[in-house]
Amino acid sequence: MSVSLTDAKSAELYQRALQRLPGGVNSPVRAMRAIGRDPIFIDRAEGAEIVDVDGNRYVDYVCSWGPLIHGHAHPEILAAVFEAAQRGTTFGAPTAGEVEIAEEIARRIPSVEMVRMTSSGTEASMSALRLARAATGRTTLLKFAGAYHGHVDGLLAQAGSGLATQGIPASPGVPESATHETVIVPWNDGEAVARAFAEHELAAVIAEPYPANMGLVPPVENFLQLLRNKADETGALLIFDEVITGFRVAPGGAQEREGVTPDLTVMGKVVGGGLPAAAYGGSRALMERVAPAGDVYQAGTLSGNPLAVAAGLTTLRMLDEAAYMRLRATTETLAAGLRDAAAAAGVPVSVTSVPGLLTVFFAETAPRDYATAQRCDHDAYAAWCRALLARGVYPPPSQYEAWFPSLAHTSEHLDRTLDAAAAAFGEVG
Ligand code: KE4
Repeated sequence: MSVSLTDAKSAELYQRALQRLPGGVNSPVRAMRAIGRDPIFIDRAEGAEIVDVDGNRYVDYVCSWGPLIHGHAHPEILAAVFEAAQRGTTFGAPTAGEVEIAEEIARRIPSVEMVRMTSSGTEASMSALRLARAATGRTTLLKFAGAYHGHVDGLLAQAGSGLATQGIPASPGVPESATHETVIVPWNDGEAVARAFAEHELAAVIAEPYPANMGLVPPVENFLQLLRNKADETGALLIFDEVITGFRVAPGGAQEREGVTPDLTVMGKVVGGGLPAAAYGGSRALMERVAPAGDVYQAGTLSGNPLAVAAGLTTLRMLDEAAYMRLRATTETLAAGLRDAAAAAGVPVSVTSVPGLLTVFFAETAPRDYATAQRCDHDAYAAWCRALLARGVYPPPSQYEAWFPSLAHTSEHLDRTLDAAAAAFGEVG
């Protein structure tokens, strides 16, 4: 049965927020427009649970869209941040922590011999593309419809995630000059990839190895290897955007799990442990082109911020083999339980999952690309999410996002989630 959740304080805050923040939020997907309700203002969180300003408690599957692989307010991460803060919050000068996290990243991801930190995944993607263009002397980029790499002008062409949800195929304000060098093909379409490589002299192809901004749509067999082969044949660079998958699906990200090595890797979310940090990296030969070692300019006031590095380093150091095994088991249990609950209610869904990520698509068969993801029953997904929220489970408020289970999600959380999911499927079925 539904839990009556009060929302008076959220509603009051939302009305105030609408006066001063576009859409009342600082990032579009938080507005919950895709699931037909007003946003929920959060007061606090711990572990796998968040509590809103009205005191309603939820099992959280957004987990800040990926950074919180250990859950909210992990004591060891908080302690590391507090300890760092007492020595100062930012210096605009190099620190030992930045060397240590770069060494930890290089140890985990052999293709990343050198790394440059930024404050957001958008900056990291933008910088990786600039480096690829400088290194190849070419300008044309290949990306995939429905993939999202941050709000980079040149990539806001049919981007997925928030943009797709907003129904804006390419944002106003993005000049044609920024996107006419961007070629977009359907994900998992080998023929379209081959055609793009044949018709264009590409600087780079950028891909989320496991796209999670059209919902989670894993690559078909050998698709990532095809990208690697085509890049090698033509002198283009292969860029894996592992902002979501990095350090989550395996210690070395999707490139480790798939055995396909990119030339450049974009990282974010987990690497900052919940504070603003992201990074891009690759071979020493490529990265030595970046200023001040080389001539490719890129900078950032708070890049490698000591507090974010403390959170990120502590996060990574707690991610041992046992943690990855546990996260994989949690994800598989959740995915299987959601499939069973939908089947029992006679609701046609397909659940895709990889370790640490899953999506519940309201469609008979799992989408293979953005166009098929768009044909999901978005209204049913929205109704199901509203029913989950009413039962104390907080799912990603968009069909084009993934669920982010964490190491803080216990079997008790999964039981609560699957009970709520069964009831919610019954409501929408
Ligand atoms: P940020 O600039 O938001 O730190 O990272 C951009 C980015 C880059 N690459 C991938 C694969 C990403 O998923 C993202 C951002 N992810 C979204 C959620 N799918 C962040 C949530 C939001 O936009 O509010």
